[in-house]
Amino acid sequence: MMILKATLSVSCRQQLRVNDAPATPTPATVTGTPLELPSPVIGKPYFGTGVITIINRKEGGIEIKHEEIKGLMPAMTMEFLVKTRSLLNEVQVGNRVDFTVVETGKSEFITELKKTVQ
Ligand SMILES: [Cu+2]
Repeated sequence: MMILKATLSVSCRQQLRVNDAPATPTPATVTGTPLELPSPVIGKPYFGTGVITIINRKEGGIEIKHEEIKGLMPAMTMEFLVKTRSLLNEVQVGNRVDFTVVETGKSEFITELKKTVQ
């Protein structure tokens, strides 16, 4: 459990460094109850939803304030890399999005991204 915890936080910090954004990461913490960290399956797609906070078209990254991604991570704000930069073409900061994310073991990257129909 401790190893998983360390891996997850390192992974998220790496993601955030890619961005060079001054914003501080705000991983969600659950107060009162211990945070249950899942064991992600490498290469498996996970489905998430959240709101875009930063788009980094230059680096091909996107920061999303995402809700819990079941089986992958709790709710937090973090940057993901995108598989192809064209995924960023149709979205803007502030958009609520559904996305598919794949865990590589070192980081996570987004393979599908689309605005949530509201
Ligand atoms: Cu996250």
